[in-house]
Amino acid sequence: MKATHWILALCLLALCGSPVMAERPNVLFIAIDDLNDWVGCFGGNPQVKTPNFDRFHAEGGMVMFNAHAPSTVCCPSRSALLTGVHCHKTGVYGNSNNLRNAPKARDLVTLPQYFSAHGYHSLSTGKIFHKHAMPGDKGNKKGDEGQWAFDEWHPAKGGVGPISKKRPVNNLPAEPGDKSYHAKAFDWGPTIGNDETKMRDYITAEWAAKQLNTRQFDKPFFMAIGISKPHLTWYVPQKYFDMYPLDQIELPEVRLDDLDDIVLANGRPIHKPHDTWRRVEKHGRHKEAVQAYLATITFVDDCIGTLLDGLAESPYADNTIVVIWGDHGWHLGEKLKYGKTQLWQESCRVPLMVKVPGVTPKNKRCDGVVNLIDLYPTLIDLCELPANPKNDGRSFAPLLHDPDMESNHPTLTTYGRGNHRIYDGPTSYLHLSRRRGALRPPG
Ligand SMILES: [Ca+2]
Ligand SMILES: [Ca+2]
Repeated sequence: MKATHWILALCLLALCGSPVMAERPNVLFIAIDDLNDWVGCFGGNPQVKTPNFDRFHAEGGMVMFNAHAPSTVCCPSRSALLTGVHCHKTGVYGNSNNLRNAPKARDLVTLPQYFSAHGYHSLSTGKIFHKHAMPGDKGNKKGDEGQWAFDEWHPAKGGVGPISKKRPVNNLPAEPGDKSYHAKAFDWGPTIGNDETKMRDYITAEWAAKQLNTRQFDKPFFMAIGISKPHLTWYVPQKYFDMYPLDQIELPEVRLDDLDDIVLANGRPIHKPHDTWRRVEKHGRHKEAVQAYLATITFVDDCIGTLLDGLAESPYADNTIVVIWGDHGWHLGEKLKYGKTQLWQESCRVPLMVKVPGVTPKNKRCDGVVNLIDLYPTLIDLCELPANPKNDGRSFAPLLHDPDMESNHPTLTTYGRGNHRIYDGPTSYLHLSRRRGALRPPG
């Protein structure tokens, strides 16, 4: 090839290649731990105060109203989302299953790695992957937090504890012999200093805002930010508790006979009231538990506000896709239960919001049924990266362009091996339980 041809070829590359990369949108991927639909624009609790989520909705953050989790605890839900493959195919069913040790998961290219392999710079802080004990990993000798999946990873730092050293702070004693996680963790109370800026999640949000406002990225970025509350414990500044006066708290509707209609063939009940629910019921503390969850959500909302303000003030405001997702739901008394797990609607359904600049309209809700496992193919579709044939989910990008289009693809949630839930709309879903040898309606 002659020199002039080389120059022509280079000019064409410069004209055609670089601008395409420069136009690729950035992605701000925000995970929230254990947040259910108690978010203003999701309508799960009329008392909750979430002005920043609601503002995001008003500014084009689409509410995916029928979004569901691949599983109802942290690790399998997050592992399925991040690998793009369902639990029953990877074997990652529980919080103790590190996907890096799972033969059918460890070679899958996770979502941040996929972006990184296709011209993006990935960076992260806070809880994105579930944390596992694995000494010796890069950047963090205390455990595996998925730091290996990012080009740049920073451990979440800082934070303050509750005002009292005594446990439980809430004076709600566990039942004798209760060795469950909730025996210690089901606790709440105000933090030292009554100052949200000293809280770890707030520091995480500020870190993200600072990156957006001080750095010039030479590639599009995939920034994953993990907010660790409203996961237990519910220790937050007193000001958030004060926003929800106890005498005004309205409890979720709970039927004391709700589990009575779910029985084995011999008539014996399959479920019993959850230990934590019985503890709260015995001591008459339901309103305080609900108040503490609400207070913690409003603290999280402040963190979201800080993060989104950081984006709005940055040069990346108009070219960044924002996704906010909760990893599974939470019960606050429904089905006589506090917590997650199992396959009830309260655990399976998640808050999911997506803003695509110039695409998603303001104040719009989409009722199409989607699953967090759809996020992987959706994001690579929106960013025009090649599809990953290993993905189990389907892109819901068409719904973001046309939220009123008909869409009722059934979606799958799994809790433990052999227990599945198929959902294709608010009035139609089934539980399939291998363990119980039964196919039954939700009860
Ligand atoms: Ca979680
Ligand atoms: Ca029932």
